[in-house]
Amino acid sequence: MANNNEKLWYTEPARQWVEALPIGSGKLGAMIFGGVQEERIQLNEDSLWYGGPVERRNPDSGESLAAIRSLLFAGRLEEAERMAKTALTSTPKHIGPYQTLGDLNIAFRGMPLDYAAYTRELDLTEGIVKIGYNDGDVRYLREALASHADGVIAIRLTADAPGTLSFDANLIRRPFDGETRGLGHTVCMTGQCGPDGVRYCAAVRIVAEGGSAKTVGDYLCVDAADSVTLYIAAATTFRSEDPYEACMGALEAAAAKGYEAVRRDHVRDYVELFGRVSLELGSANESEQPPTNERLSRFRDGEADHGLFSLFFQYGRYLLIASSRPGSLPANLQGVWNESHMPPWESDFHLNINLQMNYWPAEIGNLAECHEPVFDLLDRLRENGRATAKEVYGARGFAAHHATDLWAETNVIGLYMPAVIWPMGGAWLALHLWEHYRYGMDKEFLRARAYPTLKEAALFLLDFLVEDARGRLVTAPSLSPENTYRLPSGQTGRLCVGPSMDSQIAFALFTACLEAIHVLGMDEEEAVFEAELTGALARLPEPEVGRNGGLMEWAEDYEEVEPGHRHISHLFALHPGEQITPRHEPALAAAAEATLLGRLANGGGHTGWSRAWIIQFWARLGSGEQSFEHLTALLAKSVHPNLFGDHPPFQIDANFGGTAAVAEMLLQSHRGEIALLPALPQAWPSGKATGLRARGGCVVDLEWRDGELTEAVIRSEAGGDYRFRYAGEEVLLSLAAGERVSLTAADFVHAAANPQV
Ligand code: FUC
Repeated sequence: MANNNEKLWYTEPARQWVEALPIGSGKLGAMIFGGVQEERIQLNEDSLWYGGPVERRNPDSGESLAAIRSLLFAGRLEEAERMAKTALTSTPKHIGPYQTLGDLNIAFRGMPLDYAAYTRELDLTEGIVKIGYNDGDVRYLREALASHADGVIAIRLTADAPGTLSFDANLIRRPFDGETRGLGHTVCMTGQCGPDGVRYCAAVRIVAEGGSAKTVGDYLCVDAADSVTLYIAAATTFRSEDPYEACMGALEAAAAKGYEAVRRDHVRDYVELFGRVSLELGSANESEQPPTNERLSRFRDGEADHGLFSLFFQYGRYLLIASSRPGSLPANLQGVWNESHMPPWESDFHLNINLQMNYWPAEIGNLAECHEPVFDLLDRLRENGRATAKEVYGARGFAAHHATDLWAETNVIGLYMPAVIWPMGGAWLALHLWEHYRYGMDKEFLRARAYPTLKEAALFLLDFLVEDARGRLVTAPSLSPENTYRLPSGQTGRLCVGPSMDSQIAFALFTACLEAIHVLGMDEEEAVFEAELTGALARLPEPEVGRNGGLMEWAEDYEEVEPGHRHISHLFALHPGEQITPRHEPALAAAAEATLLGRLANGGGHTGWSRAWIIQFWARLGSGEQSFEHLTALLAKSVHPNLFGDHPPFQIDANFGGTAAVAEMLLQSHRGEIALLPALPQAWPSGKATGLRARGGCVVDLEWRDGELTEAVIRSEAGGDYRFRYAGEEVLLSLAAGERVSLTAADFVHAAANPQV
């Protein structure tokens, strides 16, 4: 049974969407409201985006690049921005949104208004939503799960008295209903999502025990059944030639298999991932906790509840499993859950922080498989991005900008000038391949999958970089996502030369390529590439400290227009990069800290994801107290009743970023060392975490008491030489593949006294 920190639970049905509970199989998603008279199941299919692929390259882009650069270098900002807006932004500008698939509405007959003993929960240990209530002597139960194993959503309705289930259910997609039909025991909706868009099918199959079940019109009608299972399938032409056939096949197979077997296989498949990691913070796991919404409001009132952090952490892992599985699309701005036809920011894939943040917990949280959809997207970005690199920038390799969509669009998207002219999205995302390799140490993955994309991302940058007046290689035109600077003349600008984040991404990417070449070995072609990389690396701008004592966000020490801006892009080098660590670059780390404090003093951290990044930064700076303070603020200010992250509105990156940050407070593994409890706050004096992963192919279990490490059990899956750090001391170990060692705080003390140990 799920303990208090492994379930979200409530004593009322959801009234609004952000109270409903999410289930997902990667491709399919649903929000379960749990109504008694009426159940609303809001459905999603990850490839249901509006509109088809569009050729949007601006025909004037290639010609204008040199002129825009010259204007920028000459400090003629306004002209440069105007030219960039007209000649570089795509034609047309905006991508189609990710949309809702529609609702399955179940209208019950004979359900009471005065039901009792109502509970609604999401059990994270099984990945199942469970609803129960009483009508007089009869207890009704409902379960909902999204099975990755069987490719269906299953809803099971039971009661402990026979013949008590009667309802009518139908599918709608208001105001864009497709064609709806009843087919005996199945209803379906088929349609097309915009001109040239995917064609889709959503279908619901009913299996009833007792009573009768049939379709009338496009309704599923059930009378006096003992129990009922609804299977839901959905598909689009993005992956299936015939979505209707795909749905019917999945429904047929699931119905033939039966609910118990579908449930069993779902739990097995889900637990294999979810069960790899456990987290206990304090002893709150055992004590009774009020419903999640009440728990949250007590927390907001200042009541300590460390179990809520572990719940939030495990929920983040749950959400990643539910929205990102091999074969699905990556988790978008809302994971896979979206009830709208016009969601904020099109619910797209944002490449200037948001998609990357979604995947920060994947490796450390022991869900490496869930990272795969990003790699599939990268394959398609690479394909499309070659044309963008060549035609817009006259460069080799591939480029993608600040956002992309179902079709892996790589042109400049939109016209919001602080964001769009930013050709670094592909390079940043490509680094995820490198991280996947570093955690798993699978050389074949590096050779076949990661390296070719890393290389093409780097080739683009090698060609795109230009020399500035100081002889450095800088990006131009570009910007520091999504910030604005002010010149001494009072003029403001976004477009610029050499924003710090770009140089830091280039540094990380070139370094990754050089290390990959080192691992994989070199032929003649690679020798040329290696020389290019080494040459360019030496000429990239280094992180610099500005007049305010913080890291400079731009190549010039410009004044910031909005000093509390939500993006803190120039701290990429601190996280997710590792160019700056407090131990290796204390002065730059101190400047990074000054930057953070500056942002915070001016109202920073006001969006959920920004706060999540701030926790990460503090964890990298080794401050458990600051990490804790901002984690507390994240939960107090930036989550909805169902613990969905709040931008506002709902945006899932805060869940994923927050989850990764909790993990990094306990374990870090960059810059060649594995740090145990690097940012443990005083508020968590005792605890236990198992199954976290570290770079270098290790799985780490940690236990601590009274603020001190009692035991770390390390299993090296890859084998290698490791440098472990704890409380300022280090232990060096060579481990064979499969070897397991245990370290305690005392080992580090001894190591300090006797460096040979
Ligand atoms: C970036 C952020 C916004 C929002 C959007 C989806 O542009 O600046 O805050 O998260 O992505």
